[in-house]
Amino acid sequence: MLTIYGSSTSGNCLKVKWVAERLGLPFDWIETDTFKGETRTPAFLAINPAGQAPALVLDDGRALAQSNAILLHLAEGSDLIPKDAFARAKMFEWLFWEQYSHEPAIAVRIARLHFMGVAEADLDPALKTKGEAALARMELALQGADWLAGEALSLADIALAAYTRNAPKGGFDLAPYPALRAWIGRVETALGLETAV
Ligand SMILES: N[C@@H](CCC(=O)N[C@@H](CS)C(=O)NCC(=O)O)C(=O)O
Repeated sequence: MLTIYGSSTSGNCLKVKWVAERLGLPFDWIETDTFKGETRTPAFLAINPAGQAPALVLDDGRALAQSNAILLHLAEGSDLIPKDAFARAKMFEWLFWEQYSHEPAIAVRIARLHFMGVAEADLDPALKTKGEAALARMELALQGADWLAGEALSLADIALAAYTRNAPKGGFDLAPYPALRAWIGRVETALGLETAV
């Protein structure tokens, strides 16, 4: 049985849960509250020395961190990874971009504003600018395509949807991005998720 250490309030963790569920992989979910320091205990650090959730532990005890690496491992050989080489590379493009240009702005604002109750005035304004640029980048891509990579739902869509669908909780208005909103709906339908926005 797989074990996933994750927080139910974290998009990085939920994307792992969604992929496991979508692929019908049985797993134990160990709720790990990042706001209470549960990723910094000696037991957790033995699993992921970086002190972050999510973490995956395989049947044989081997552990894997970094949400998108976990997605790739779980989805190996499945229809969530395009067979076509270019579409597969495009999926990687989005996965890498998500962790550098999207998550550090949008997830951070969601965490600070929505979960930690930090005031807008106390946030770095660059986070808003960077997040809006990321949403605009996605809108542009989705104006001409139903999915981010290839012709069907892939890990790119699941990874990006995790925080994009909750961007309003981070103070981002999704009204200017109709193609993005339609895509969020498609991903939610494909994954059987309740509508977030
Ligand atoms: N790049 C990492 C980011 C993981 C991450 O930032 N996890 C947060 C929750 S979303 C966390 O565990 N924070 C607790 C901490 O850093 O102490 C991934 O994709 O897995």
